[in-house]
Amino acid sequence: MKLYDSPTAPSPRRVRIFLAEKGVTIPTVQVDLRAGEQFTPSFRALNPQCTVPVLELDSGAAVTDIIAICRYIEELHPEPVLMGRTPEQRALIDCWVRRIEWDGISAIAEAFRNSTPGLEQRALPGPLPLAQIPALAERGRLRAAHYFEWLDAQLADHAFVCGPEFTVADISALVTVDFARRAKLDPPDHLRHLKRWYGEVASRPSAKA
Ligand SMILES: N[C@@H](CCC(=O)N[C@@H](CS)C(=O)NCC(=O)O)C(=O)O
Repeated sequence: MKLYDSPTAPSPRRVRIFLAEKGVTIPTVQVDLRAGEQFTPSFRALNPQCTVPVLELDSGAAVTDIIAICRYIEELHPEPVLMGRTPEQRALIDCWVRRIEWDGISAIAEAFRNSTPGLEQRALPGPLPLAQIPALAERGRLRAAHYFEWLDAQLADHAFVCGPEFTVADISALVTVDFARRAKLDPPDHLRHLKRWYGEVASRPSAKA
């Protein structure tokens, strides 16, 4: 088994944090996104979407989605449980992760990728060269601001995103805050529940991954 990783990108960091929480180590291959290594013929053969992370299994199969990788690891290493103990918890965690990805990660990426110099033809990850649209950067900023308000409201009466236990939803949300900081979209200080939660999850040793 091999994990294709990249130190600068938010997506593989979600898997690294997940592995750190599990105490699992997997041999990694570094993919230099800035040098365009995701477009080499060998990487494209592994993942035609040209994205990281990818978990290459011993069978040769490539798992190319963060949550699918996490699910696979959770099944191999059930403890500590990060994806829910009961059918209800698992369903709710899935809902939250999808909302975090859609309302959070995709909003921040929309703002970041449509405004960052050097990504002019890279407005979306993947093999297609797509031009930046400045109006989408603006829309992404607005969406990200709403996302943080919504996350703050959820954390007002939940210790963690999905309730009393730290889960993969917290990992995903933690990465949105750090990604937002990089895109200069820091959540405002008055979102005190978000701030309390962030202080806790960011100080876990796994957050360094
Ligand atoms: N399908 C993937 C998408 C992951 C993704 O978008 N990865 C980004 C890094 S955060 C990437 O590989 N980008 C390559 C590029 O920008 O060319 C997932 O697991 O959600």
